[in-house]
Amino acid sequence: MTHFLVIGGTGVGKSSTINVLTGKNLAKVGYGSEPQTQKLMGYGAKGYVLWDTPGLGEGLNEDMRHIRLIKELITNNAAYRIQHLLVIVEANKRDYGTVYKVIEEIAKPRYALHISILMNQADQAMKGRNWDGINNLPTSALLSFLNEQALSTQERIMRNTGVKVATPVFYSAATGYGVDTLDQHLKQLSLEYKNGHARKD
Ligand SMILES: Nc1nc2c(ncn2[C@@H]2O[C@H](COP(=O)(O)OP(=O)(O)O)[C@@H](O)[C@H]2O)c(=O)[nH]1
Ligand SMILES: [Mg+2]
Repeated sequence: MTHFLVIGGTGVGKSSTINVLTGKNLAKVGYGSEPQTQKLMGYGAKGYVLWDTPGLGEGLNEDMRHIRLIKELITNNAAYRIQHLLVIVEANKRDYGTVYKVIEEIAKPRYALHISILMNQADQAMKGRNWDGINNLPTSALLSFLNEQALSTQERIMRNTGVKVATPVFYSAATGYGVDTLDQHLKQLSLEYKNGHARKD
């Protein structure tokens, strides 16, 4: 079982992603500020475990407190054996402040090669335009936009943090688009961790 830590700003869809991947409705969706718990919640999917975290991006002091808590928990608490970080961003966002902060404060140095960026809300990437709601797919204009956004996100992260992440995967937790691909991606990573040869380049 590979353990993933799901992290990102409030409202990006961490809990929705966990629910759609686990096929259960256990993670609470739409809670702004999470309760001030001193532990993380783990949810089992087929072949891996997802750990939900409090949302970031609600102000400097709150963020510092959350980041300290998360870091403390994953480094010092034997109950959490986090192998890989899943940083969720909104496909339409251009504000990467929270992502950089997570990479600087939580990922480095131990997880710098063990991060995936997940772009959720693909349906909303162009403010809902070019989304084919009938077939639940992006039209070609939106698909191009998503591909460009994925590459530019990767490039910005490299430029701002020096960390080389894989090209982000995009999907939509709310509509289910791309969720199978995401699940396959996580299963593949899981397998690599299990076999002891996860990406180290
Ligand atoms: N349109 C759209 N809305 C989404 C998507 N994923 C999540 N949401 C909505 O975004 C809001 C916040 O989601 P939540 O999972 O609670 O975010 P969290 O704070 O990161 O855990 C909820 O109203 C969700 O229904 C998506 O892919 N598309
Ligand atoms: Mg949540």
